[in-house]
Amino acid sequence: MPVLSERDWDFWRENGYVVVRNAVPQENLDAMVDTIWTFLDMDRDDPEDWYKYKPYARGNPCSMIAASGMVEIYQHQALWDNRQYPRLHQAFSEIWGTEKLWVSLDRANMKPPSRADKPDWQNEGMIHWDADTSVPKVPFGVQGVLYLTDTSEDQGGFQCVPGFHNIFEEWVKTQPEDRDPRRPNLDGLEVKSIPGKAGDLLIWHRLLAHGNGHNRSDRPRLAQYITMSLAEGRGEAERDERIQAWRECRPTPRWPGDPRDWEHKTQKPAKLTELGEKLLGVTSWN
Ligand SMILES: O=C(O)CCC(=O)C(=O)O
Repeated sequence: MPVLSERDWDFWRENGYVVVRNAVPQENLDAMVDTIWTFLDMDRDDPEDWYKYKPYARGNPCSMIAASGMVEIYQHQALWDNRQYPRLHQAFSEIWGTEKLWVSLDRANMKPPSRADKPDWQNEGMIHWDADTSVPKVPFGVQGVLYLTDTSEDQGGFQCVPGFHNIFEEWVKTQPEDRDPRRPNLDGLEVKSIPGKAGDLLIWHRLLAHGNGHNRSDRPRLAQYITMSLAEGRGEAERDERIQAWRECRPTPRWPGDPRDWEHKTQKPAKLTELGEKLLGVTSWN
């Protein structure tokens, strides 16, 4: 049985994103939520505790959480149990037209409500591309986010310009030569916040300008980033980096990371299923 229905495909083509319901079981979500709070060493029931660190910024790695909610956890078993969950892999396989994929070794998100008395955490959201959109033809790619709890529209979750992938080529002709290829000028574009249920996996086309929003609610936003891309054509150096990161319970190079090195100090390499080994690259798809 396919994960994506004809309706999902129609929606995908029109909007450039699609939501897969119940992508992983509730027990996986519970484990991931518990792991985030443990990792952050915060009491989930005490809102004062959610702001106890100074958020890290580029050039100032003072903590394991950013004002955008990025949580610097990468290799815990709870993350891997979602990455290697078969339904989730099937969804990406359908989008890519092949099961031979590698999973991203990405992090999690806990975005607390924005509060006037916590100026460091007054994050009003962001919109960007992760790809360099100045190249003549941006290669196809997707990104994904797993909603770990029910997330309302005002809770600082995923937001994007729906359908942007369809108009990008024309839109770009209207922009100045020196435009920022990673951040669009939003004049005339409509940013939409996408609410979701716990267990929703939202997959988006990389040409959609996207980010996360302003958390105006009284609840934290919790999510895990997971995407998949073609395993074919990847080099040995990248494979080695990935395996080393998994084995050492650390991020792959170029991610900010956790100044405490908590995962490395407290965790063992996550147990991988046969699928997980292929998704990491320890075993080959061929
Ligand atoms: O937090 C989100 O849902 C969006 C994350 C994001 O912008 C990204 O992963 O590039």
